[in-house]
Amino acid sequence: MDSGKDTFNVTITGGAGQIAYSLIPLVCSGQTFGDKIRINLRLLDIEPMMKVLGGVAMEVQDCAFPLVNSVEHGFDPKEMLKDADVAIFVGGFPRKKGMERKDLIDKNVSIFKEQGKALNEVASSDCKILVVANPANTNCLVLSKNAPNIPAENFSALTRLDHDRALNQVALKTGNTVNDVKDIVIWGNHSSTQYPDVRFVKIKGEKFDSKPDEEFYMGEFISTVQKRGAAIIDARNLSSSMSAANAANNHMKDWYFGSEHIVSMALITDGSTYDMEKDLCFSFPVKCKGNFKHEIVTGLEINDFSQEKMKITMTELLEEKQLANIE
Ligand code: NAX
Repeated sequence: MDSGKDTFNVTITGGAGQIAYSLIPLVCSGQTFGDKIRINLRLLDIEPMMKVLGGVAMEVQDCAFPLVNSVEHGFDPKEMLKDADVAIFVGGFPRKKGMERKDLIDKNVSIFKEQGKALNEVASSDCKILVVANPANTNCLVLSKNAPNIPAENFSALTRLDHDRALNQVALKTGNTVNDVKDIVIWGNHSSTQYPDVRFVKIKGEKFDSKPDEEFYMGEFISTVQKRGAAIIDARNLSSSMSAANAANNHMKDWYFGSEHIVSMALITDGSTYDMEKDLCFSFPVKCKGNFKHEIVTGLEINDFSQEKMKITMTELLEEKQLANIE
């Protein structure tokens, strides 16, 4: 893949947190952008976390990654996002016990407004952005609105974890390996309203017929994928981190190198596809063309059931947008 660059300035926010701890080695060892791209790594977190973040930076140095030119850390977004070619926003305000959705959105809107402005001011005008921190879709929309110098198509939010979780559920149900299952779609929000859709799945290259297990795929399958994050928290007492970092790696790798099959990415809508309102961050079926180019897969048939599911998740995103006070 020739991006015209041999070095990427990569910023990871929430650098002292658990997802970053699993993601940093993937980026720095070449799993994300291959072994031709050298990395200047910048880690951002909040000021009280500087000692911990400094420890993470020391560990990156001690890994002696051949591809890493430099590692910096800090709490000023304008310093850590300077000239960023790639920015992965993992840091955010976590949901605390008893917190309403509105409070969570308020806290994160102020973080993502500030970071969006910094991005606009100091990052490369062609910076590629992935938002992981929840509420990921709405945080991504806030970021994009505050960084008008960067094209809207450069912004994405992570639904790849949901996509990979859904692939695994189909593999388990059908007795295949996950690698045999392709072309699943996650529509909508990275939340419990998302719609995982098996209607276009191929198994070992053949169109998959979900009809014999229709009840499962329209019911239990959907809710298992929707609630998988909660099941991990219940089991681990911590939220998904290895799998989230792996998904962020898969998302960026496919965006950069291209994807033969459908992947799911939450993108800023322009109102032209699938009757979606303009200016939402909505997860679509996407094919990546390489060098960070991508296209929404259009023309997939939307039946009444799908229409209803997509409407539910779009309505939630519209509510979040309203709570975030985005015009
Ligand atoms: P952690 O709490 O371990 O780490 C978050 C880090 O972000 C902390 O070090 C914190 O100090 C930092 N942070 C807080 N405010 C910041 C700011 N203004 N600027 C920079 N850093 C800031 O959480 P972790 O498990 O790493 O999860 C990170 C985020 O990913 C959470 O919002 C989580 O909800 C979200 N997730 C998203 C997923 C997805 O598929 N989109 C799945 C996994 C995960 O739930």
